[in-house]
Amino acid sequence: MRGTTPAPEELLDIAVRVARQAAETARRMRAEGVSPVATKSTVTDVVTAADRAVEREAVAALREVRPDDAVLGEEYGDAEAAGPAAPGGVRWILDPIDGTVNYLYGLPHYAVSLAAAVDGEVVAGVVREPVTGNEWTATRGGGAYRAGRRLRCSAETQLGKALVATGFGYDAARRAHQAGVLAQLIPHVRDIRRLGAASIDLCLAAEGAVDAYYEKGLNLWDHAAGGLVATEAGLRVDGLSGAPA
Ligand code: LIP
Repeated sequence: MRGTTPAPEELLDIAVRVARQAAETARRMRAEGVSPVATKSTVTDVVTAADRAVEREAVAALREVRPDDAVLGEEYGDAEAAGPAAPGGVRWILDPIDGTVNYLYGLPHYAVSLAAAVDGEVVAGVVREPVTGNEWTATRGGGAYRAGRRLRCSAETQLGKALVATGFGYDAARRAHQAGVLAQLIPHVRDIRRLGAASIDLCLAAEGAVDAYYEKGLNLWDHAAGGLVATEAGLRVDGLSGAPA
């Protein structure tokens, strides 16, 4: 028998606790040394033992407090879920290590991204960067925060003055297309930043560290939490011509 749907703030508390534990595991395993254990869509789309270990740990921690919830994780999909969330049920959306290539190379831009959705709408989310300790949080209608400060996005509306973050997929054909898009865009903007983790890009946009962010081909776990942070900071988060993000 499912209980009532918890408030976004309660789900955020759980998400923050799980993300902090997961982030510490990721940081520790990185310090111990990591190497790819598998690849996914292409030879550069790598999975490390830490990706898998962090996801297993986070899913177990979620199951402990909310055993009936559905869970979608990057590495194990819905495989460990109790099944799709029932109406009013909660579905957790997890990227155990967003920015896997950065993680593999020892670059600091990687994060644990964890969101909670109710009836398909993300209502709470956290993005935690293990190396810096930066932690972005948001609840639907409750604002976005980092270090206790409410976030407001950039007020820049002139494209020519915009600092724009983006990213590229793992597939060579998609990368060629994305390079073409970038070649058309770059003369019209201040500059481009490519940091390597969508969840962090979205959070940096939320606090005005970049003016905008775009990318094609992300998975739900890449943008679920960061997308809520960006939305709650006043950014428009959607696809082209108003399509879903
Ligand atoms: C990454 C995204 C990033 C994208 C990378 C990669 P991953 O996710 O966060 O925005 O440009 O190609 O997809 O694979 O590190 O979880």
